[in-house]
Amino acid sequence: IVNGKLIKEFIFKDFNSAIGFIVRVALEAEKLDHHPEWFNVYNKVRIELITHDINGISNLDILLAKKIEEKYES
Ligand code: H2B
Repeated sequence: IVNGKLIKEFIFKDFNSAIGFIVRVALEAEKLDHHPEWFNVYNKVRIELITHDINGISNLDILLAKKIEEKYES
């Protein structure tokens, strides 16, 4: 947790793998109507989760984080 956001950096073998991950997470985020802040440089994706409505970390951030972990592992 940094500055009230749940943060993790994910590393991939190349840009294609990173973008594939971003797209899979994006579809999940849209399903949950909960959207990450993120930053990509080549094979790295930094994801920051916060619930803007409450300006803090909510159950939705935890749920999305779990889904993101599943996608990273698979
Ligand atoms: N995503 C995040 N991260 N925080 C929110 O508060 C939020 C969201 N609110 N996605 C949702 C959309 C809201 O704006 C819509 C209207 O449901």
